[in-house]
Amino acid sequence: MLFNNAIVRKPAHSVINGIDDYADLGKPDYSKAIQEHESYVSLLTKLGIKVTILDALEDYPDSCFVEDPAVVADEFAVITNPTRSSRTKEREKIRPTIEKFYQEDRIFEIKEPGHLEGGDVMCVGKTFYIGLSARTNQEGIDQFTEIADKFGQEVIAVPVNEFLHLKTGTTYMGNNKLLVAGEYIDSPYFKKFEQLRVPEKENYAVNCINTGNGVIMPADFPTVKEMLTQHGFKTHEINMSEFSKIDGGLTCLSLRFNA
Ligand code: CIR
Repeated sequence: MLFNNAIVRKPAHSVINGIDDYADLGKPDYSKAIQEHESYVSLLTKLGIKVTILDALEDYPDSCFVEDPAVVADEFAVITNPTRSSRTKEREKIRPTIEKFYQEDRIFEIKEPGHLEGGDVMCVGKTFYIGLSARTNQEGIDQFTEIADKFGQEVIAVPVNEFLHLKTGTTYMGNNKLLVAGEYIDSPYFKKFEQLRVPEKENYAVNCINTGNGVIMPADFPTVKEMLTQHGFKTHEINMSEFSKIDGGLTCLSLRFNA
């Protein structure tokens, strides 16, 4: 297993009003979102991962996307500073849970004027690739770099133009294999990786999770499924129709770490 713990938060009824900057697929259906979320949790559990399920927060429509208000690394955790005003306070809501897993002196914060969201942070070994995006600014990356430096880890900033977050455009599958879409196909930032190129019509499926015991991917993306299978990954599909309507992918629904 690549991680043995995950934190998720149940979608609130207000999930139907989640931010939709990109998808343009209509509003999510609450009941279906709950079903999809339950399937996600069941799959993680079946794969041997201990899942901490947090209560829904009605005041925060996007709060089921727990990946954004915190970054959980092997040696430290960072409470981030989400950019959109409807999401900023999610940082205060996730902190008590992070404190259950990390010692106080291993928990850091991104502070104003720094902004950073976990969806922009992709960890590969000792390196954090961090998207410089509409949600993460240079000051946020500089603060994160200072924190990572304390633990001998480096940060490489990567511009994000076409996607919401870095991990909406690329995710690392292990064994030097990187799923890439859009602007990250043949990107100089990712030259050292073996690239698994996602065709544009399947862009959404670039956001996958390698558990070490199979890759979790969104359902109904046959090319990406085939590509992962050919590269030796077992795949597990999850229906993500409702979360995709508000720009949410598989990684955003959990914080994944070893404890
Ligand atoms: C947002 O726009 O903030 C949410 N509707 C979607 C967040 C997706 N998070 C992620 O990719 N890490």
